[in-house]
Amino acid sequence: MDKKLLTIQDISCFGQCSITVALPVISACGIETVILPSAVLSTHTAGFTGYTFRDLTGDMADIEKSWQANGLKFDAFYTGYVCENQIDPILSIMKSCAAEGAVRIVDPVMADNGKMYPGFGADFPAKMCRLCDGADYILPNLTEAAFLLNEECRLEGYDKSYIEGLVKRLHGTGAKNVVLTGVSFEPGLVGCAVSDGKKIEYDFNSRLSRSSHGTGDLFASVFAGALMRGKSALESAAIAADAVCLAIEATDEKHWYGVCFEKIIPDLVNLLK
Ligand code: PXL
Repeated sequence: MDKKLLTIQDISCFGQCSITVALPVISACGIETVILPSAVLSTHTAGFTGYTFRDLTGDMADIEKSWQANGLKFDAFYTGYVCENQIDPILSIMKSCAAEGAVRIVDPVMADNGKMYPGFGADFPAKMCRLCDGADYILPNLTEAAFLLNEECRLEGYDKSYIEGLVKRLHGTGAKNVVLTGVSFEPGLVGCAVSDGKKIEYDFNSRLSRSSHGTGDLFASVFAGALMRGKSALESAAIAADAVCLAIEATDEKHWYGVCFEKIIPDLVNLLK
């Protein structure tokens, strides 16, 4: 049977993030992608004003019941931007709707560049740690890693021993594999550390002159798709990083709110060959 992945994150109607990236990207990877929206927003929260926000926590238990009644099971779960009170309903769905050997991929979306995203309370990182516990893969950026561990965030001036200590402490959440993004040991290169708890490997790309919104979601979506296609964690991370670089390069500088991943879908398909 072909594999099915369930992704749980918000629908930001406008803004090229979350489900509007995950659904086309993971589908393009050849994986049937099922969605469970955590919330519906008019736009994402990074730079737009007056966005609407409908929290869909109240629908989750009934959706789970409906899936159970129909015997629906998933081979993988990939969570992204979720709301404060969704950890327990999500853990329940991951249990009741798991096919044998189902993989849990948790992108602990909550922060970037040293700051929490608007709307998350101070206790959200501790809640997110519960989703990381037992996850097969967690994909924090450096800021999210620090929040998960309740540590001061260090975005520069660190060395390999800081990163490797951070990765080790992230395994302490109960995550089996850690993919830490935004790692840089020299100005021209940025990449990720990939750890299975025994060894840490790295993948680096040239640092591009600009960063963009939505790249974390693109990275996680490609990672999930590639992993489901049978690539290793390091291969999946490398393909995801290449896809992010191509998407940034394909995006006009004036296009500030996201990346034009649509233009690189043919490249993504090639990267997966
Ligand atoms: O890209 C992460 C993300 C997802 N969803 C919403 C966001 C953000 C980042 O700001 O606001 C609603």
